[in-house]
Amino acid sequence: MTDFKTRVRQIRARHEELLGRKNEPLECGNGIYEKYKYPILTAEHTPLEWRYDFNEKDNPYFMQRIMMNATLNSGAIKWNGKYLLVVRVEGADRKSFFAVAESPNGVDNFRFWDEPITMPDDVVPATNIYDMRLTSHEDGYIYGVFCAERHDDSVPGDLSAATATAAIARTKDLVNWERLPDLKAKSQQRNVVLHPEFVNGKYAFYTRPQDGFIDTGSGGGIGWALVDDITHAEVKEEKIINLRHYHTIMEVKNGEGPHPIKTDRGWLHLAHGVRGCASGLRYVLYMYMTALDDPTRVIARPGGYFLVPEGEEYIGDVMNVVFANGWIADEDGKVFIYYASSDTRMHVATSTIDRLVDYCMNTPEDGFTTSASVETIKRLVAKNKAMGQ
Ligand code: M1P
Repeated sequence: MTDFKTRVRQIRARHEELLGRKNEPLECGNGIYEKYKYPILTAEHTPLEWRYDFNEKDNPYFMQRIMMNATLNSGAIKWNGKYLLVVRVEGADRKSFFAVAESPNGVDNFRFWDEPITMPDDVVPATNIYDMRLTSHEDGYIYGVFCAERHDDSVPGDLSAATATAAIARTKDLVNWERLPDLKAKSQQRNVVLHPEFVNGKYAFYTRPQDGFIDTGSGGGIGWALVDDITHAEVKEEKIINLRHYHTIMEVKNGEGPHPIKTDRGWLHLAHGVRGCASGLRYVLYMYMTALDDPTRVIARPGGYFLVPEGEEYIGDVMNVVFANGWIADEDGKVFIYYASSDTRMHVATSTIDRLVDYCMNTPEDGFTTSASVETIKRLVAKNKAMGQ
């Protein structure tokens, strides 16, 4: 075994090499976005000080005292010229917590801030918290809306019985967080997102009603609710704005990703859709657009998926999953889409607002049958033939 000091030096050098590694876009993609060669954050990116005791007397083998399991589903925001992610970090103990990682360019050199976020509890403390959506709201606060999971004490004998609730916190500096009461709703809720603007003078939430902790059952799809007072937020009326359908990529569930991006042509939405297959559930990303004057009115529904796991992205703790709850639109129109693969690591894909709007407006809708899909392909073939292609 190498001596303590040598081992510390080697591990520090390897960590620095990983953190400083340059990322490269993959060429010849689908034209809609570019994926990148390397994940942007893995468990190995977490600070060594979170994992190792550097005191030789207490830790003579320089072993990890606290292991990290995954870095996934991250909220995103541009802050003082830096690209910031509020990362869901999961420890070996299965507990998730939030931690900020920042990058100078949005695609590599992500470094965690020194300490994880200390998130105050609500009246009833949660067992686990995860998947924060960040919203810089026009009221002047940055809100983090995330899932709070607690044991379902109405089923005392069942150790897996849990409840999902939308938790709300706000900050001005991403360090100090004020916890507000959890969103009150008739059903369980996950994937709840705060819209960045007031609508009719009220706070507006994208919701995802669900029958149980996992099962969205009769939930129907992505919902919308207006709330008078964010400090006592309650869903009184909820309407479904983005429906699930039989035999689509979102047959089993769907959920809003980050809050939508405002463009001249409408609100651009990124969401996840889930379907069942022989190997379990398959999570993919899809997009849609809603009207500027009414963010609940869908104006573009590109059919099928937008982004799926590919290659190594298939493999991880929960296989066949991509999930996104953060993206950043720069002033020049460049868009950084942050997604996790297989609940294990974070990636980035880049595009532009123009390309994403073009994708949404010009990708054929799902016709819901094989015949309709074939007719759509034939129309494109005929158009190309007429062009001599
Ligand atoms: O494991 C895949 C995802 O499952 C859940 O998403 P949903 O509520 O739509 O089923 C979430 O727990 C998410 O964190 C996770 O990535």
